Amino acid sequence: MKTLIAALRGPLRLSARPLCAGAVALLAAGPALAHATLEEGEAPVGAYAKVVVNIPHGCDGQATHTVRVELPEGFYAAKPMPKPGWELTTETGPYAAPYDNHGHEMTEGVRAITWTEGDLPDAWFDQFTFRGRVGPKLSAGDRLDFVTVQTCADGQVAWDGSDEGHPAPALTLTAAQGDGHGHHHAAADEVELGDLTIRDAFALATPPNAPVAGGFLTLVNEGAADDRLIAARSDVAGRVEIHEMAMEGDVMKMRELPDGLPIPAGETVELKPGGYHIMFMDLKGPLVEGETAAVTLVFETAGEVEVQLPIKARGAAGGHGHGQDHGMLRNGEGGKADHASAAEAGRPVMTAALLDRARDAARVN
Ligand SMILES: [Cu+2]
Repeated sequence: MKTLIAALRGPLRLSARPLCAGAVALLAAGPALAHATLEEGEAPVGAYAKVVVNIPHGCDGQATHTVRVELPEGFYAAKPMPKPGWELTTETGPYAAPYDNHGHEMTEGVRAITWTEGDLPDAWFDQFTFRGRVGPKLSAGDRLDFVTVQTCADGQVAWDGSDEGHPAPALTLTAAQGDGHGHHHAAADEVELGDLTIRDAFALATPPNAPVAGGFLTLVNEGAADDRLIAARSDVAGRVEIHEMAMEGDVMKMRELPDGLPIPAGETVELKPGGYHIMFMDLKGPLVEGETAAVTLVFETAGEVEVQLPIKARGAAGGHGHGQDHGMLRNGEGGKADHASAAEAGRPVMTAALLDRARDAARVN
């Protein structure tokens, strides 16, 4: 009757009697019928995979208080998902061979994940989740075994493949997606840095004497960890800031992001006219259409990278005078633009200053 006592010690005790009867019926059917398995048993070579381990029952009727999963060689950059009611710990260690993570060598990482202090009654089912990446040098058809051990008050069940009745939960690998290693290559105009891809970069041409200009690009974080664009610098400007547009009352204004721009794991963040942008302050000269402006982006985690911004004509690519208007509408507070312009709100703009300039040009000619 040990099994029943174990069940009664857990939350089942709080349930109505019919549930207890159900637990007994399950035991009669044989607790070892269901194995610990993965919810999704396949993953492409080179891809990030969310791995969900199913724990279908306890140890010979007892409630499970600890689940430990060992991560096989070939599965790297792993991150566990915390679980309410369970303490989470990880063991890190070296990989047998380093992984090339876009030019950054990864030599170690999480090798085992343990959830403890839990209480999963035998009659209940639960899932334990983590994320990681499948090594790009593995082959379709390879199998990654995630040896899982569940521990109860008086014993353990090891899903380690030591006998037929206890196979390890496994991922069977499928062909790499896309270009053959499951992770897209940078196109000619893309820059990769760690898990970040930077693409569609451009700046808008400025008129002579414009003190500021805007730079735009798209940031893709294909990693499992959040990152953050914290700074930028460029030879074309005295200083470079990361800005956002925000409504202040009825008007759209821009302001510096004091903590930088978050780039959450798995997400794409667009810097575009009317939204987030790179602000070139104290321009050393005009940005001329057809040339490029180099900017060095500094990320909290991924590090630094230089990106070339092709300079497009104003009016191109939805451009509408971002840079120019920063200059035209500068309010003189230390050159810190604090404008609210139609351009920033995404509308075409013809400012009074632009009209004056056009008239001047007409007179001279
Ligand atoms: Cu700005």
